[in-house]
Amino acid sequence: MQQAQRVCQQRAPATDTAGWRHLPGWLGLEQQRALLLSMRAVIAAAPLLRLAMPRTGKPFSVMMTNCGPLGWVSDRDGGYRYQRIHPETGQPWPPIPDLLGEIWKEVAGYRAPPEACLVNYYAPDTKLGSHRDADEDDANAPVVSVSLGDDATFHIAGPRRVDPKQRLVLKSGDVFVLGGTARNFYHGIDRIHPGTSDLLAEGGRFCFTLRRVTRP
Ligand code: MD3
Ligand code: FE
Repeated sequence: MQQAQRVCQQRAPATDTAGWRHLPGWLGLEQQRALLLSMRAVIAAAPLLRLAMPRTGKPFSVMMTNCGPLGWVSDRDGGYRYQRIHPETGQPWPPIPDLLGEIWKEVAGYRAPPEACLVNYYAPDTKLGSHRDADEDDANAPVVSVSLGDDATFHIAGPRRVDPKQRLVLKSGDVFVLGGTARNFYHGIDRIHPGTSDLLAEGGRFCFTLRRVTRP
């Protein structure tokens, strides 16, 4: 069978509120499996890390690694930052898989390619507290995220932590595009819903977030 030109197999109606768009089911099962295989290779070269928070050194419950020329890291003394090297292997991060680059081209509407892809792995009992993404110099570029594995309850609030939260469920194959004013909104993952997907043998959820870090 001929390979489809576009990554997306469907044209899902996009909800657009304050600059965010949820694209449910953007990836079909075959593409999810292909993306998982490329991410297994990324993790083999750049193992998942338990990064520590600035100052307190408290570890994140979410495991992280990166691909692309730049990777997001954090530790007690250095704080949040982007760097070119995996902190344990000392090697450059592996390249961003082509499929993710294609998704960026389809949905980001941005003139330059992504520089960083943060890989988050959520075991079934983990969450990501409400935070803002503010470590990128290029705040005009959107963030594009792709989910694989178990469902997750995601929340997005406003520019202040106390702003009312909207909640939605991110499922395997969903793409979420974050731009405009929502780019500096508080957001996080409340919980993973174990057993809702059998894509990952180990259970849990991967989220890949594509970002532009420097101004092109
Ligand atoms: C809303 N990741 O890596 S992805 C993160 O599911 C992060 O792993 C979550 O928050 C996850 O920083 C959410 C969707 C997302 C990404 C960036 C955002 C939502 C966002 C930036 C601003 C507001
Ligand atoms: Fe975030």
